[in-house]
Amino acid sequence: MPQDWLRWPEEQAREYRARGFWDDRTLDDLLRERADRHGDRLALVSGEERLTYARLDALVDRAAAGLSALPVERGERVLLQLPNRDEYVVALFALLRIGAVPVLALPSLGPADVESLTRASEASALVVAQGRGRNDPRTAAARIAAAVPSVRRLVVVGDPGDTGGVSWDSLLEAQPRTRPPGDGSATDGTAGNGGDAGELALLLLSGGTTGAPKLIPRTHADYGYNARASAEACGVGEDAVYLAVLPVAHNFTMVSPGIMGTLSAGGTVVLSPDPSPTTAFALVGRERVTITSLVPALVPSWLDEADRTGHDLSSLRVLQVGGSRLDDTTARRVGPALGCRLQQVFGMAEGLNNYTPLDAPDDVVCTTQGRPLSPADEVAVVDEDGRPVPPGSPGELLTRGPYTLRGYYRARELDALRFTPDGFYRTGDLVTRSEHGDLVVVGRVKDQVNRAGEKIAAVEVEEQLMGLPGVRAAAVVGVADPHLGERSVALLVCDGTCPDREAVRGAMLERGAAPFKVPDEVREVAVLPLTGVGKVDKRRLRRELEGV
Ligand code: OOB
Repeated sequence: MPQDWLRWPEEQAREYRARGFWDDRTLDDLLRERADRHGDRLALVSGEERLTYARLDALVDRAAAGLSALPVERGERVLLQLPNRDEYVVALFALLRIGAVPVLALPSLGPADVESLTRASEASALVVAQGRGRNDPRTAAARIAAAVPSVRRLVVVGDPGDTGGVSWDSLLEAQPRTRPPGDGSATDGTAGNGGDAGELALLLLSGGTTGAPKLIPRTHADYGYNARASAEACGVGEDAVYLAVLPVAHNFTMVSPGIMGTLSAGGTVVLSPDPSPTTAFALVGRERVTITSLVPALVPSWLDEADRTGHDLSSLRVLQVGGSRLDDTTARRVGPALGCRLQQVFGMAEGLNNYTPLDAPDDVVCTTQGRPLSPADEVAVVDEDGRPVPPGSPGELLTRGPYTLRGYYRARELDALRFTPDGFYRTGDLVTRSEHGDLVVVGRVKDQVNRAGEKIAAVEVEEQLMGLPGVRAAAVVGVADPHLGERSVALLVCDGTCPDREAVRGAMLERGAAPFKVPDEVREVAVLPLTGVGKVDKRRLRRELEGV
């Protein structure tokens, strides 16, 4: 039975298909087609590993057979939390090949996040990598596997140690079946608008504004279109070499155009094990990288390093920057320092991608966050009463279209808040739109901190702070920061002694919070200012903290 979180109205779905935005291919078909067409081309580079399309495809077949033998069944959710290594790409496509649903978890998530993601998706298996020390993901995964009833299997890339899990390498020893026919049948209620391509393909984690995780369902048809159309908008074709610097599980790196877009276009994906300019520049020179993507917080160190050293960056055509607002001054430095085109990307895991056109004048590229990718993207900029504002005036961005979700995964109550009755997603972003359709992000109405591109739901941290002894009231706000874009500041009203940052950090990590969610600053205040309706006045707090 079709599930309503995947529901575009039938008429709309028909239109998207008729206009060629959606087709019948699954995400795995995009890889297979390329493997069939030019198997000897280079698909993936990771460390010493260099995989052609044919070899990647064969590895995916073996991994698919190994996962099936576990067994992982069609329609089951499988949480992937892996760093930037080839096993991620193989595991992702192998799960898609057997019709399982990858749940993409960023490596920076804390054990508490991974657990709630596992519970919310009712994952039947977890795939994590061997790590070191206190933050070894295997430790948390083993505990979660024991605690969450839906989890039957743990797979470890590396040594499973005493986790009770199986090693990724052992899965690859399975004999692949001859290619399973694409039978197109849905057995588990995940069918959307009919056929394989309308089905749930994968689940992404939303940046969120609530304490509980929100899962974003993406279908083969919508995600595939997002990838293909992005590749086209970003000039990514067969000759493209895309360097994945940001975490592979992030939507930017996945599909804007990222890994999926590049592979669907027959280009080469190179995985960078870390985002430092030294590592990345060496890879750019060695692999003749043509395009890569960064969050703004990383850009200054890249520009400085390029100024300082004589790396060969001559192959680089496009540097994409997105995830949070890039300031105009830094934007203007990119072209001269790196000798390539800047492209600003304003995207969201929920769907909508905006890009500055590659041929736009410098002013547009350096001062706007782009235009919607698809001619079928509908955007509206509205005031607090939902009425459209004139061009150039700020308002909340609403959107719907062929690759923007129509509802979160099994979250009907939340959907009523985050979508308008006619299906527009309320982004929570304050933007202005010019007469030409260029968007500028000027703020946010959602209660979230955007720390170097990593999203923190204020309420989630506030809940944790309220659990500390002596804390009577807590507010978390994002304050402008020259390095992070925004740093998170916690304001506490206390009885007696207030916990300092170290105490807050200790308590949060103890409870499994991700380190990036620990407030950068903790301040004691006598009272929290309230708005007329009695809510904490975060705008005022932010203004006061920024000293403006
Ligand atoms: C990307 O995706 P998410 O889901 O981590 O975060 C989405 C939110 C947006 O709603 C907006 O608040 C903010 O991140 N954002 C930007 C921005 N790009 C994203 N704010 C200002 N300027 C920008 N250029 O962050 C994401 C997904 C796909 C591609 C690129 C970014």
